[in-house]
Amino acid sequence: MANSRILTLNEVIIQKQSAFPYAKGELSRLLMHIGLAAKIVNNKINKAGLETSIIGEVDNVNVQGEVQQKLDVYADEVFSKALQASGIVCGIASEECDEIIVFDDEMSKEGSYVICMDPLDGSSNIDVNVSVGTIFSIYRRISPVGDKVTNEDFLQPGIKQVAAGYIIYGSSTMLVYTTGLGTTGFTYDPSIGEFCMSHYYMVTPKNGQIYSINEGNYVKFASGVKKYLKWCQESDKDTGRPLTSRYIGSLVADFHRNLLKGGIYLYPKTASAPNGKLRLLYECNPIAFLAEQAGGMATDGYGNRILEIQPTNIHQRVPLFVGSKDMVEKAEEFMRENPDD
Ligand code: AHM
Ligand code: MG
Repeated sequence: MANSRILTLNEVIIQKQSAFPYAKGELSRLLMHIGLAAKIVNNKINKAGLETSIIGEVDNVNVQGEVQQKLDVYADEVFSKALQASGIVCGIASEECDEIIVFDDEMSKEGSYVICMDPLDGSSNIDVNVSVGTIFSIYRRISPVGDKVTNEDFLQPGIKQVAAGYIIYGSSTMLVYTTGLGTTGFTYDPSIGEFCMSHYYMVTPKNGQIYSINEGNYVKFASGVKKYLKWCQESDKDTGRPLTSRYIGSLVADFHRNLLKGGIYLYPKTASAPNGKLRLLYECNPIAFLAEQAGGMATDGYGNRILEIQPTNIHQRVPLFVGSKDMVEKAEEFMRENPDD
């Protein structure tokens, strides 16, 4: 009988290395460093209720005289340090920092990759013990190796991503990533301290039963979104409606559930947020890459594929419609037939 031992993240990365477009082993090492940072952050998140120093305000000093640190700042530091230590990354764009972080030590300047990341997405859910995530997106730099990175290295459309993924800190912790050869999921086994492959080739259902949106914004939505939501809520046996509404308020968790079960996640523009809320570089692009690699679809609701949008700003926002292909197409149809007032 063949050896059926579960493979760890590092083992799978090494096995798949030869299929990477630039098979020098650098991207493999980079993904391993991300896995390591994920374990450190996971460990801290699991103590969120116990270690009061990781909840509360930044700049506060606790009774031991230590500076209190919000978990999203902590996660940002852990991932930044791990990525710099890899020696392969020359810079980072993070939700936590206004400007790009340039790694200008001699080793990092020789690095070929830049990373866009949201170190702790949905962090308002931390204090109430609800799932949060880390999202990352990896590009090859455009500027010459040896130079300092510039904003242009980060302002590449999503189709140029060489890898992307997320970590979901949920009822179990999972790392899901793609290098453009399908979407693969690993579940963290705390007893051995390893991410173990649990979802080899993730394929999202073509259609689903779940829609996820913050309906509190209903009155501010465009009429296409309003009419689509009403359609989701109508009864129709043939199309399996009414659909089920599920919204956690952590993009990673909402997307992960819909990826597995089939569904659509929408963060459309609203009257007060003309580009929606989510960020193109470190939220929408990596999620769109993972969705497409699992057979799903991601657009801005107006016929534009997320991965083809040319970014102009590292913190740019974009509306997001992502999930099962038939569901995204249906929502797009409502948007086309009900142009904005
Ligand atoms: P954050 O990066 O500040 O955590 O915001 C992003 C989060 C997403 O995870 C989530 O889907 C969305 O914001 C929820 O926003 P809202 O509360 O407006 O529904
Ligand atoms: Mg976020």
